[in-house]
Amino acid sequence: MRNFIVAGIAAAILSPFAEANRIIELDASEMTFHQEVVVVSAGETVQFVVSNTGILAHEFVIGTVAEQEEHRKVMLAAQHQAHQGHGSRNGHHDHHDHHDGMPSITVDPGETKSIAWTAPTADDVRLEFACNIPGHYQAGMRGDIVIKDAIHHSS
Ligand SMILES: [Cu+2]
Repeated sequence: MRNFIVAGIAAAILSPFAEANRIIELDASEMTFHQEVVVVSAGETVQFVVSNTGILAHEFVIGTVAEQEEHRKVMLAAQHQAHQGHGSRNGHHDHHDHHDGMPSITVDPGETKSIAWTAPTADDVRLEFACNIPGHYQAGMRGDIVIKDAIHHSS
């Protein structure tokens, strides 16, 4: 009976993350995620839980090195536009507007947000997690995503 109750409570707590095999917690603050490498298995679904323990807003984006670079250009352009009075979001942006499917969350100071992500089965591309708010990546807000047991297509 006691075991049954404990199992029930655990299931209730874990239910929002039911699809993920594993939770990976990261702290974001100026200007680091406090972790340089995240290792996931090929095809594994993980739930990233990102807590902003800093004083500035940060984002957490997963993508290839090239995608992240492209995203930084868009963020920078958006910031310039905002400074010219064409927008008011200070370089920020709504989700899904120009990410081309990159998993992305923006986390305000003191906030915790989560995002589920399934690792690819091949590691032909170099993946990183990053904050692309202008200046943050350059200051160190990035890390590598290493895919364990991945299929190598390229030699
Ligand atoms: Cu940041």
